Amino acid sequence: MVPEPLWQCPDAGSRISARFFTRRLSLRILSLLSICVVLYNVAYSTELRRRLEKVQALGVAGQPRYRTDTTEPEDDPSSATRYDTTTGQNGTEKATLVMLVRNSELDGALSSIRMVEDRFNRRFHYPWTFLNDRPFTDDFIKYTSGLASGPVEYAVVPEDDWSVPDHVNKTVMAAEMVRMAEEEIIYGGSLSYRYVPNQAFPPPAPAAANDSGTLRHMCRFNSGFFYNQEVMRKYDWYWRVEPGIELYCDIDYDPFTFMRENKKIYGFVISMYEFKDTITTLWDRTRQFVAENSQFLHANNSLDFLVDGAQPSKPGDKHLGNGNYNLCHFWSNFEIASLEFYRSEAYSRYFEFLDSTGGFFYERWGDAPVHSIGVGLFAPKDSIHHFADFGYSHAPCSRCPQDDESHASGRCLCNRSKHFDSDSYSCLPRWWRVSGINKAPNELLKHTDA
Ligand SMILES: Nc1nc2c(ncn2[C@@H]2O[C@H](COP(=O)(O)OP(=O)(O)OP(=O)(O)O)[C@@H](O)[C@H]2O)c(=O)[nH]1
Ligand SMILES: [Mg+2]
Repeated sequence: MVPEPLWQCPDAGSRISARFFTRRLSLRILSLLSICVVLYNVAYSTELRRRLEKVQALGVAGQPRYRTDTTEPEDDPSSATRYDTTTGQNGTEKATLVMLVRNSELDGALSSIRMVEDRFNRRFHYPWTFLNDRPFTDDFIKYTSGLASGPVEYAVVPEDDWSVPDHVNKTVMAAEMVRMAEEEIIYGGSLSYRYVPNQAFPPPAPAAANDSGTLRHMCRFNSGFFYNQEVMRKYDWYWRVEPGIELYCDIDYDPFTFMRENKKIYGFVISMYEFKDTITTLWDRTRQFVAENSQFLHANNSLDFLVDGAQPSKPGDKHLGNGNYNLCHFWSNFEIASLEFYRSEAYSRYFEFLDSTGGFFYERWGDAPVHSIGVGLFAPKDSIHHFADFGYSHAPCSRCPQDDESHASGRCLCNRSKHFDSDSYSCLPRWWRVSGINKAPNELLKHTDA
């Protein structure tokens, strides 16, 4: 009988010992690797601690880091009492961030909310109010409420506040829209109102009539209805935010409190000229209103901002003089203002009168000149505030604080030469002149490329 060949056994044994050897080698490599990781962590945390100590030492030496923290206001007794646990709000004012917006503008809305939260509201948690002429979609609500750090409310504008009133002759309105479109008047043929991103300023007129949107409703709504919406009734102040804006600077104080404590009514960042052909009769109508309601003209009004060569009207003046409106207005896509002012008899009667003339539909009166004329005539000049410390952009214009401190501190990040204040379309130099703020022309141009 042929014995089992022995050489088969040694072969099996060598396979086993080879496996055993490989396992031992892997274990050794693994433990070596673990030692390396531990050593690396120790070295890294030592270095990290060393760097942190250096940064803290810099702060102590008088160069504190500028608002890079994400903490809430100091946890001291006063801030504790300021914190409203029912609403989760840190800011003390009856104020809201308000955005009129279409569902289709979700992306722009989200980037604006992110901007305002990061630069301001993450410390104050003011509520957001979203308004729309249509119901908000589930997605709009889901994503916007996810970003807001304060309470959120969504409201649909009542039909009466977003439709052509009976007293407006629709045939005349339609004919005027066609005429304005044919004459290439900006947004003239459009009920809707859209900016074209990155367009040159002033933007080119649209080529054809577009009656698919609701421009005129939006302008009328923003002129005379937003402040009386049910959801807005509980507030005294608003900050208007539009989709797609940018904020370039940290706002580490409460602008609503600033407005209240300094008796301000209206705050703006950019001022410019309106398109003349869209407000052909606005000033005549305003003159007519003031002639019939001169009691509303404020003793310290800003007529000299609105009309070239005018003096501010004196108490008892019954009219606005012969000068024409120079088209200067505060750009209303950013506003921090008092709702009480709009609800006042002076402004609401002014709006009702304007609305009764049909000018929002026959022409294309914008809410910016209407607000500016209202506040310029019926509020004191020193209640209008320019937020010079805000860096802001709404296509196609942007402004950037020019002082060095705002940039050296890290508070602002913007290109100082992209600055609408020194553009020939800006009305800010005029505002500075009439409101007694002296700015040397070269101060304006200091950081421009020109
Ligand atoms: N819900 C709704 N919002 C609108 C409509 N039209 C305009 N809006 C909003 O109204 C605001 C002004 O409209 P825009 O289209 O931004 O107008 P614009 O050309 O930027 O005008 P300015 O901002 O004044 O320069 C924005 O917040 C829009 O989202 C509309 O038909 N429905
Ligand atoms: Mg806009």
